[in-house]
Amino acid sequence: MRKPAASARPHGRAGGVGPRDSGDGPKPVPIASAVAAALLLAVATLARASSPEVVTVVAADYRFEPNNLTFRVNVAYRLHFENRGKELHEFTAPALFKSVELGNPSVLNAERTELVVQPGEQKDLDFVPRQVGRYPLTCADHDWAGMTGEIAVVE
Ligand SMILES: [Cu+2]
Repeated sequence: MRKPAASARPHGRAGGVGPRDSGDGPKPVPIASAVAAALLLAVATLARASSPEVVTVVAADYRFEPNNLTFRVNVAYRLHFENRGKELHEFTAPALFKSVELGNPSVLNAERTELVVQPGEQKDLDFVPRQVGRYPLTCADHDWAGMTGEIAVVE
């Protein structure tokens, strides 16, 4: 059964006329702060569990820094890929991207084979490796120049 909206509002008047306790009794401060501390701890623990491990890879003309990456299977990562070179670069790793769980596949190209970054641009890819193995890394434009690397996913 629903009450009419008007009578559902107990505080029609401003000014606090009700019989309010103005605080003569002892307040349960220790318990309250213990509860607050426990809540904060819980929130902090949740935040840590859900935030990915950030791995930064810088693209330069013409190399990856670093060019050897190791990820652990079933751990959440954020690959931060930034281009500090003067040319466009790619983080091309089709086999890797096929084997992982992608959190935000829209940052990849349509074929989901690479991250493409313009000079000065950076992109973040969230993913969880699901398969142990070794995966090649190249810059599709500059593999001829030695812009390559290797990615390992381990237990
Ligand atoms: Cu390149």
